[in-house]
Order: sequence, then C-alpha cells, then structure tokens
Amino acid sequence: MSLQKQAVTTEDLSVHLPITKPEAKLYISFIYVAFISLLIGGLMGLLQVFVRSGHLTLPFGINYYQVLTVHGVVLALVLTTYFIIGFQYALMGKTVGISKAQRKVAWLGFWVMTIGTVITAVTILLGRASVLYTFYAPLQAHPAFYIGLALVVVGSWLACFVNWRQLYVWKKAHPGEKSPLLAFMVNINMIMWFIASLGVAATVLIQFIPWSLGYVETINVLVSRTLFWYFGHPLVYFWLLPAYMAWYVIIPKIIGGKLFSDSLARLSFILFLFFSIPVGFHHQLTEPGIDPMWKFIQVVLTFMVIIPSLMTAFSIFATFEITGRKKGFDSLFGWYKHLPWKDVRFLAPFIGMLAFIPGGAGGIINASHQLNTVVHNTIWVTGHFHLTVGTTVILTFFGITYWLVPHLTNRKLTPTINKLGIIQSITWTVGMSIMSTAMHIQGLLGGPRRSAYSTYGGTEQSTEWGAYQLAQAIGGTILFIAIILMVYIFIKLAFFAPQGEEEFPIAEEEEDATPTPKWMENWKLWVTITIALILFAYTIPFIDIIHHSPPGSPPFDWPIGNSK
Ligand code: HAS
Repeated sequence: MSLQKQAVTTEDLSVHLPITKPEAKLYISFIYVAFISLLIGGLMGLLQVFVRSGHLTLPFGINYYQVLTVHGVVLALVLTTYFIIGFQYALMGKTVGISKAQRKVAWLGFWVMTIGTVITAVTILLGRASVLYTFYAPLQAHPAFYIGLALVVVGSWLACFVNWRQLYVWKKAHPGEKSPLLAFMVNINMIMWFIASLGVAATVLIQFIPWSLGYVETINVLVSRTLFWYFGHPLVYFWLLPAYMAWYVIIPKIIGGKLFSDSLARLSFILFLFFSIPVGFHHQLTEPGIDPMWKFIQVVLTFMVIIPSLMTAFSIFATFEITGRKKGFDSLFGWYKHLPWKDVRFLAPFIGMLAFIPGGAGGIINASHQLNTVVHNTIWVTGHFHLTVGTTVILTFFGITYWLVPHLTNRKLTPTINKLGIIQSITWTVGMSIMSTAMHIQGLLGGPRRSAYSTYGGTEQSTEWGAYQLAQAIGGTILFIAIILMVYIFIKLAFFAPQGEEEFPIAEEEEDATPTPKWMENWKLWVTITIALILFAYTIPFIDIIHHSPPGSPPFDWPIGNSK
C-alpha cells in the first residue's frame, strides 16, 4: 500500500497533536547538531576577530581563511539548516502529524545531511577547502568539499518531500478545511528552499565537481556566481521565515494574545515565495558581464521583497497593541507595559525584532544600486548580516529553544534557566551591538571584508580603523561568552532540567476573525507565478552571460596552497 493511502486510512490527524517519543528524538537530533555547530563556529569567530585586529597570529600553520571558512559554513549553512529543519518538523508534527514512514524518510535525510556535513567539515579542517562559505570560483577546493555540500542539499530535499507529504496527507484527511497556518508556512519555506537550492546543486554538480576532479580545466566564473546567488538570497529568507513563523504564531500566544490576521500572515509568506528568488543580482551589482538593465530589474524586485517584512512589522506591532489594550493598558504607548519582559521566550525574539529595524534598513541601503558601490565588499556587509542572521534570526532561534527543547525532552524551563537566558540575551545584544556597529562604521571608512590583511600595517588608514577593529575584537569576545552561556543553557534544558511539561505555544485566531479566503491555498498558482518571475528575471541575462563569457578561469591557488 502506498504511503499516502496508509496514512490517510490509518491516521486521524487533528490540530495540536501530542509529540511522541520517537518524533521528539528525530526533532531534537537536528537541534543537537545545530548547537554543536554553534560552539565550533563561535570559537572560529572569536579567533577571526583577533586575527583581523592584529592581536593574534594563528598557531600550527592554521590559516585565517580556513578559520573563516569553518565559521561561515558551520554557522551560516549547518547550524541554520539543522535548526530550521528540526524546528519545522516539530511544527508539522504538532499541527498535521507525521507517519512512521515519513519519519523514516526524515531520518534518512538527517543521515545524508550529516554524512555530507562531516565530509565537508573534515575537508575544511584539513586545510583543503579554504574557499569561504560562498566558495567562489576560481578558488578551488578538494572535490570532497563539494560532494559533502551536495549531500547536505540532497538530505534537505528529503525534508522538503516529507513536509509536503505531511500536509498533503492531512489535507486528504480534512477535505475542504484550511491547512494549519504553521504547516502552510513550513510548506512555503520548503518550496522556496527547493527551487532555490536547484541553483547551487547545478553549479556544484555541473561545474565544481567535474572541475575539482580535473575532468575539465577551466570554470565559467560568472555562471557559477550567478547560480550561487540565485540560491544565496533566498537562502537568507530560508533563515528568516522560521523566525517569522515564531513571530506570527508563537509570540502572540506567549504574550497572552491571539493571531493578528491569518490571511495577512499567509499573504506575506506567499510574497516571500514570489520575490525571494529573482533577486540574486543584487549581490552582483558591481560585477561586469551582467547587463545593467537586468541588474536594475532585480533591484526593483528586491524592493518588492521588502514589502512582506513591512507587513510583518505592522502585524507584530498590531498584536502587541491589541493584546495590551485588551488587558486594560489603553494609553498611547501604555500597552507596552503588558509585554512579558521577564520571560526569555519573549525577550530574546523581541530583541531580534528590534535588531531587524537597523538590519533591514542596512539591507535597503545594500540593495540601493548606487549605494551598493560604497558598501560592497566592505566589512559593512559583515555588520549587516551579523544584525540580520546573527541577531534577528539567531536570537529568535534561541527564544524557540527555551520552550522547544524542554517540550521535546519532557523537562521544564525553570526560573533560574529563564534568568540565565535573560543574561544570555543581554550579553549577546551588548556584544553584537559593539561588534556590528564597529563593522558598519569601518565599512563606511573603506575597511575590507574577508581579509586577513585588514590592518594594512602602519598606514594612516590602519590607525583610523584600529579602534573599530579593537571594538570588533571586544564585541566578539563578549559574543563568545554569550555562546558558551547558550550552549550551557541548551545542555541544561536537554539533559538536566527537572522533569515536567513545557507548553508548545501556538496562538489561536480571534473568534470573530474574518475567514481566510480559499484561494490562498492555490499552491499550483503560487508555484507557477514563482517560476514565471524567475524565468523573467534570469532567462535573458543568463543566456547573455553564457554567450558573451570570456574563456573560463583556471583554478586559483591560495598562497598557502589550499587546493587539492
Ligand atoms: Fe541582506 C548581503 C539586501 C535582509 C543576510 N545579506 C547579505 C549577506 C547576508 C545577508 C548573509 O541588496 C552577505 C552575503 C555575502 O556573503 O556576500 N538584505 C537585503 C535586503 C533585505 C535583507 C533588501 N539579509 C537580510 C536578511 C538576512 C540577510 C533577513 C539574513 C537573515 N543583503 C542585501 C544586499 C546584499 C546583502 C543587497 C549584498 C551586499 C553586497 O554588496 O555584497 C530585506 O529583506 C530587509 C527588509 C527588512 C525590513 C525590516 C522590517 C522590520 C521588522 C522588525 C519589526 C520590529 C518590531 C518590534 C515589530 C524592512 C520586521 C518593534 C518594537 C519596538 C518597541 C520598536
């Protein structure tokens, strides 16, 4: 019997299902890998800021770019992907359920990803892949690096298939019913991830692997960068959307409120699906070989993808205000007083929201074609993404950890751990504010990113930058302390906190909420529009790139000889 039939006939799936032990084991396994990554990646971050500030020379021939590659790959690719997939499985399990067969495929995905991660990590640690997390050609890594990455992507596709299947099976069992909001959101994120990761899979399989194995001598650099950024920008929304899931649906429950608008939340996710992908050129605005008109078109589309974030900001504000007023705080800003400031499940994501105000503004500056020439390739961009992914997203993930991990391990978030969490959130905020502000300012002064030579010994400029680099080292050290604290909290919550039941907070709709229109679940239409937008934004410039490409580039060897 097919999986679908089995599941439809044997499972009666209703909203807010209990999470069984085998399910919990699956979900928490992803979260374990995420926290191991946090520790390793955080340590590499600490080493890096010290090298950049000129206060440390790495021992044993370890190279700055090797450390930077571990930092980027482990934090930006491994931590995020594992946390997101684990969290999304938990959301799906809770709202639409998971069958035994689906769980098996999910485990297969976990192991494929983990084997890929180990292969990639070992290659980097052996110094054979110091190519940074964007692995731009003509930098060349050992083939194992690309093969490992391909396995991570393939493993994540299995998670996509399982999530789609979960919703499909639920819909079959609940004809005519609106899908649970969280399941809808997870499915949108996984459709976006799948379509986007086809780009990185293509460049890795068709270009990098044959080239690194020596089957071809050269590589078309512009094609590889274009395919990478076709994937790279939706990648950042793949990180952001799970945080938005928590902001839209989890936070209202934690503050004692209701969903602001089911339809608005769904619409913003649909807009993310449309506009996240056809915008990769905004990372390539300074690159020759792409027609400026197409760059301009993708800049316009980038401004479209800002709209669902503004809708989100509006929706969150509205939730805070409505909840506060219902509780009787009715002066102009008095409703802020009702927010549960001492509850770390709220405080950590709230700081994440605040950080997204300057983080998002920075993104708008980056995307503004002419301003991009001022900040591109400077450490301003590093400041931007430490605010967005490094604060907005990660603090929201920490906020989720405080209730999700004890929920999965049948433990309690105790008042002491809650207090430690508040200290952790504040430490993170202080460290990141110092580091990221210094990065933004040094970037405006022309300080380069991704360079071990940023002190430019003895020049006037290096003296001017010196103070900012020192500030980055101080901020980075504070952040590292916050990481240690978070890992400690995680271990406590996973293994040592007292046994008990922790709530899985999911907000309900208002009783008199306007019904969500049926057309919002027109998946075929959303996918068709997404593909049409991608074809519109990429077909002509991509053909141009291939037609007018110069001869391919041979591999470039770092001075320390990192390629195979
Ligand atoms: Fe970005 C580069 C443009 C968002 C991550 N970005 C990067 C890189 C990363 C990254 C990792 O156009 C570097 C890649 C590399 O290695 O080269 N970014 C944008 C734009 C947005 C944006 C337009 N980025 C993000 C997010 C990221 C992220 C999100 C990670 C999660 N970014 C760029 C561009 C570049 C770039 C260029 C290339 C630069 C270059 O030259 O290399 C937008 O999505 C931002 C929209 C956001 C908003 C903010 C809404 C605010 C909200 C909070 C509300 C607060 C509340 C609380 C409710 C408009 C939702 C209020 C309470 C109170 C009490 C006040």
